[in-house]
Amino acid sequence: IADSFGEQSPVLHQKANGNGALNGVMSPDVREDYEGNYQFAPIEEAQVSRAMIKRYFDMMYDRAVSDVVIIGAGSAGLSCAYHLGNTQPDLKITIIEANVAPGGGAWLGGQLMSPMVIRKPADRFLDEVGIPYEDEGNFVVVKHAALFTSTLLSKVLSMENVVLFNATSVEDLIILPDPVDLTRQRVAGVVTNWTLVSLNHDTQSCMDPNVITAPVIISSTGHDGPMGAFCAKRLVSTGVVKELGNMRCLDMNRAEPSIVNGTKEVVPGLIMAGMELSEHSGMNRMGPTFGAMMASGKKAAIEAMKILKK
Ligand code: AHZ
Repeated sequence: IADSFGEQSPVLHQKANGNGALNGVMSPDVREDYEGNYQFAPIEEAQVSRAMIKRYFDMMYDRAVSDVVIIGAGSAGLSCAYHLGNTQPDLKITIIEANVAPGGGAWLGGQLMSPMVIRKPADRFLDEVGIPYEDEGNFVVVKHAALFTSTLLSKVLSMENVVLFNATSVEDLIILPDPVDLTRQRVAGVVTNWTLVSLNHDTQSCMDPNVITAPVIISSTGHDGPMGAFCAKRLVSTGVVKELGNMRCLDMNRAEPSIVNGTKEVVPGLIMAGMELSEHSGMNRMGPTFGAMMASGKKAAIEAMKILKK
């Protein structure tokens, strides 16, 4: 009886609403009037909770088995999701982002400055996504990095096959014997937790994680930092990779092509993209030029397709 608008009791729901509206039917009293008579459709508080809970947990249930998991929604991870989601609409692509705000370091161009520099030919990615820029010859400039990130993010999130869990961290990997060659190890999934939980393992006990399995994991968690280079470091601590290459100093001309050309399946089942690769393979950093992140993301998507077609 207390459940006045549950799925089992539409009659009570009608009564509780007092307006005869069943789920999905708008109240006749709704009015958009900016002269002092703006009228919202009525709602009951728990309806809001249920609207979110149902969708969120349905999404979690569905994506427990995904086709591709992308770890990290920075410029590399989002570029990867864009290319993969666009070209492969049937794939279940699941993005896990530790931060509440997806976008990683791509909300600013460099330091605290907003313009974002992209060396050619990576400007073609901007054309694909529909992001305007100024042409400076060998490079282009987007007037605000947030224009790049928000446009890309909106396109990625509009794709029906892409799901993003933000405020969620990958805190471990699932590594199993490779069914094709039992002497090899294969990354078969990720272990996740809400980031606030991940940050509190030292203060609370028994907050066990969740899992998502997928034949392809793409790690794009950025260079070393509080959360960054996650898979690069975890592969070393599990003994699957011998040692970290460690990111080298800033050299734009060396860094960008090496990151793009080095984007690959670093261990069976796991592709690494973006600046995380510099920690894994010992590549230079490029500082505030973002073309390599877009091209590395796209290359990671192409590599993922190769694995899925095997
Ligand atoms: O929050 C992180 C960020 O959004 C997220 N992330 C890190 N660890 C994670 C984990 N689980 C889930 N364990 C995690 N998410 O990964 C995202 C990484 O984004 P980023 O912008 O830091 O990396 P990127 O490789 O996409 O772009 C790098 C941009 C840089 S750094 C740089 C330099 O230092 O020289 N130059 C450029 C262009």
